[in-house]
Amino acid sequence: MALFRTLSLRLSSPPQGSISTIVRAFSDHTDLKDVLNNKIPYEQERVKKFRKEHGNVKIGEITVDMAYGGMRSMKGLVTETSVLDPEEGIRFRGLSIPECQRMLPKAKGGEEPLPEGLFWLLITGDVPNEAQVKSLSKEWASRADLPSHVVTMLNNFPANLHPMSQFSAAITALNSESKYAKAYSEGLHKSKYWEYVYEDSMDLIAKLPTVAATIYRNLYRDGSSIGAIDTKKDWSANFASMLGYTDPQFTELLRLYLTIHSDHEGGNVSAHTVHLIGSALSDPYLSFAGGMNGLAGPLHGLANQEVLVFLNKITAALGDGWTKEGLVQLIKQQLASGQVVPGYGHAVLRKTDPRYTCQREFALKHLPDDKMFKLVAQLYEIVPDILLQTGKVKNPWPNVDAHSGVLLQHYGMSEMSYYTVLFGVSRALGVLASLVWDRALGLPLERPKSMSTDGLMKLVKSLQSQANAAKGA
Ligand code: CMX
Repeated sequence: MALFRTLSLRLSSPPQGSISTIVRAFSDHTDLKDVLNNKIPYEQERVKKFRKEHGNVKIGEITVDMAYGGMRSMKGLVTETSVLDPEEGIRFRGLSIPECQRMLPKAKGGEEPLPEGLFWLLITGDVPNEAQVKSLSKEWASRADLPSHVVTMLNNFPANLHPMSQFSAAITALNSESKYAKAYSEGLHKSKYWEYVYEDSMDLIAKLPTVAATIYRNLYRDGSSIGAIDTKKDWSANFASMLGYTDPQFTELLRLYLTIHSDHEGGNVSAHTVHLIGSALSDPYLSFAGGMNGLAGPLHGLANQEVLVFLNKITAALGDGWTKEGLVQLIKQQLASGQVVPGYGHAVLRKTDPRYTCQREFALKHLPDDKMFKLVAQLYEIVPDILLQTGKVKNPWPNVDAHSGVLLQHYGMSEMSYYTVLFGVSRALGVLASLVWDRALGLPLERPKSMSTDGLMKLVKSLQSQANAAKGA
C-alpha cells in the first residue's frame, strides 16, 4: 500500500504510454479503489487529449428511420466496459466469454469464472489475480447487510407483487444509505463524485443478493430466514446459500449466470437507463432501480420468464412427446396471434448469442438428458427458419434468455417470475462499473435533441431543396 501511494504521488502528471502499461506496476494490488485511484487520472487525461484533438470528427449520420426506429446503430454513447459485435457477440474489455471462462479466477474446485473477477475486469480493464478476487469477495460479504427499514418493507410486500417490482422498490429504498447523496448534499467537489459513486456501487452490489434472496424466501419458501453471510465464501456461494440451494453445481451455474448477464455495452435498455439517470447525478441506488424497471420489460430481461411460460405452454399443448411438426405449428400460431417468440432475436446481434452458447455447453455437460433442455435444443433447430420466413426479423437466432430458465429449473428453481431478478443482480456489475467511469470522466447531463414529425418533415424538405439547388448550381 505504501509503495502504491508513493508511486501515485510521484506520478503527479500522467506519463506517456498506454494505461495498461502504466498500471501494470499496480497489478498485484488488492485494494480496488486504490487501483482506480491510480488509473483514473491517466484515463481522464487520455480522453481530454483525444477530445481536444478529434472532438469535431464525425462518427456517423442520423436518418429519419433511426429517429423513429429506436435509435438503432446510432453512435451516441461512450461505454468503456464492453462492446457488442453483431456477428461475434459481447466482449468484456476485449475478452470474449470463452476467454473470460479461461482467464478469470475460479472458486476452489470450480470450473466457471467468479463474477467478482468479471467486475474487476469491467471496472479496471485488467484481468485480476486470485488475491484481488478474494479481496472483493470478502469486501462484498462485509457490506451485504440490509438496513432494517428495507427488510421490513420486503417482508410486508403482498405476495402478488412481482419480484421485479419488489426488487426495484427495495433498491430505491436503499438510497437511505447513499454515501454519494449525503456527500453531495454537504457540498462535494465534482472531482470526488466517482469515489462516492464507487462506494455506493460496492455497497449496492454487496446487498443485492441479500435483497434478492429475501424476496425469494418470502415468496416461495414461506418467509424462512436467509441465514448469515459467510465472509469466507464468494459472492455467488453466499447468494446460493441464502436462496436455500446446497448443490455445488447450482452454485457453479450461478457463477456462470452472474458473469454472463453482467454487461452488454451501453445502449440496451437497462444499461442506458442507469447511465441516463446517473447523468442527472441521481445516486447509484436511484439510477440502478430505474435500470431494473427497464429490465423488467418482456422485450428485455423479462424474456427469460416469458421463455419458460412459452415452454410450459408447449408441453401443456403437446405433452412431453412433442413432435417437430407439432412445434412448428405452435410457433406459427404464436406468430399469427401477433406475439413474439421469446428468447429469439436481438436489436444488435445477428448470430447466435454466445451467452446462449455457453449455457448450452453447460447443459450438454451437466444435464444432457433434461427433457426441457431437449425441447430448447429442438427449438434452436426450427425457430430460426420460421422467423426468417416472416421476412422481417433481422436476427432469427436465440439470445441469452432462450436458455437460462431451463438450467435454473433443472436445479429446482422453477419459479419463473423470479428469473429476471437474477438477471438484475448480475446486470449491476456492468452498469455500476460504467457509472463509476461516467462520473470519473465527468460525463454531463444527457439531453439529446428530439423533434416533432412536422419539424422533421420541414427539415427533410429544406435539406432536399438545398441538395437540388447544389445540383443545379
Ligand atoms: N418473434 C417474433 N417477431 C420478432 C422477433 C421474435 N423473436 N424478433 C423480432 N421480431 C419482429 C419484430 O417484432 C419486428 O416486427 P414489426 O416490424 O411487426 O414491429 C420485426 O421482427 C423486426 O424486428 P427486428 O428489427 O428484428 O428486432 P428489434 O431490434 O426491433 O427487436 C427484440 C429486438 C429483442 C426486441 C426482438 O427480437 C424481440 O422481441 N425478441 C423476443 C423478446 C426477447 O427475447 N427479448 C430479449 C432480448 C435480450 C435481452 O434484452 O434480454
